[in-house]
Amino acid sequence: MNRICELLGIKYPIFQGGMAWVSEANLAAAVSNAGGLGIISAMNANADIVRAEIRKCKTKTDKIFAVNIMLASPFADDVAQVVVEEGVRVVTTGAGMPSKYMEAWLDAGIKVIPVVASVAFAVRMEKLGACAVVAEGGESGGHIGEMNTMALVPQVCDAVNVPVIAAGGIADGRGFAAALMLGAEGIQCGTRFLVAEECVIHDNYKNKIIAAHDVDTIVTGKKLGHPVRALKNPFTRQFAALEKDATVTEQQINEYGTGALRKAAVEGDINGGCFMAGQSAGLVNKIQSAQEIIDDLMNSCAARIREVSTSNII
Ligand code: TUI
Repeated sequence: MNRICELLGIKYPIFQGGMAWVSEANLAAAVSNAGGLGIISAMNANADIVRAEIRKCKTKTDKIFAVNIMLASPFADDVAQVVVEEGVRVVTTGAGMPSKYMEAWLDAGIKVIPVVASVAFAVRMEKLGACAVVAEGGESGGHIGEMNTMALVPQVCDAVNVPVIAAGGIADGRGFAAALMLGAEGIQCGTRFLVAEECVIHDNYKNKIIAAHDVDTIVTGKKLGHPVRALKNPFTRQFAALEKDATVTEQQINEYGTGALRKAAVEGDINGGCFMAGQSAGLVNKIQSAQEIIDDLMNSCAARIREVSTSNII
C-alpha cells in the first residue's frame, strides 16, 4: 500500500500504458482485474468509438480503470467530454498539454494523471490539479521526450509533491525496484503488456517484441518535431531515409507514416507496419496473462529489494 494505491484504490502501483491500437477494453480490464490500473487508449478514435470501448470495459471489470487521451488527436475535445459523460474515474494524457480540459475534469471528480517528459511540465500539471504524474523517459516506445528515466524521475520527484509513476525502460522487477529507489511510487509499463495474452494485437507484433534485442529500436520523427521509438524494420529504415533526404517534404514524410501503427497492430504487416516499442523489448521474452505479468513484477521487485538490502554492498 502506498499513495498511488490509496489514491486509486488499486492493489498494486502498476499502470498499463495507454497504447494506440493496443490498449483497448480487453487488455485494460484484464490489468485492472489483476490489481493494477488498466488504461484504455483513446488514440485517434472518435467519441463514439471511445464511448463504446469504455462501456465494454465496464462489462469486463468492476475495478477502476483509466482512459488515456492522446492530446494530438483531432478528436481530443470530443473525447475529453466523453470521459465526463461516461463517469470515467481516472484520465491520463499524452503528447501535449491537457491544461484546457483540467477544470472540467476536476469538476467532474475525475483524477487526472498527465504523462510528462520534463520537470517544468510536471510542476505546471501539479499546479493545475493533477493528483499524480507519470514521468516518462525516452526509453519508452511511441512518442518520447528528451530525457531518460534515470535522470528524469528523481528530478520530477524533487519538484512536485504529488506521487510520481515512473515509465520508460521498465519491464521487470529490477526496473520496478530501481524506480522505487529513484523516488517513484509506481510504474507504468507498455512494452511488457504488448505480449499479454489479453492484448489483442497481431501475433506478428508479439513475436517481434519477444525476438527483439537491446539495440533493436530506433527513434524516427525528430525532424517532424515528434520523435517516436519503434522496432527497426523496413518501415522505420525507409522513414529515417526520407527524413535525411532534403528533397522530401515534411508532408510527404507524414503521409508515409500515416496508418503504419494500425498496419502493425491489426494486420501484422512486418515490412510496412510501425511496431512501436520501448528499449525494454529486449527484456520481454514470453507471453503471459496480465495477472502473471503483474504478479511477476511484484514478486521479482520484492525479491530484488530483499537481495540488495541483505547483501554486503551497503
Ligand atoms: O504520448 C505518449 N506516447 C505516444 S503518443 C503516440 S501517438 C503519436 N504519434 C506521433 C506523434 C504524436 C503522437 C504514440 N506514443 N507518451 C507520453 C508523452 N508525452 N511522451 C512525451 C510527451 C509529451 C511531449 C511533449 C508531452 C508534452 C509535450 O509538450 C508539452 C508542451 O510543451 O507542449
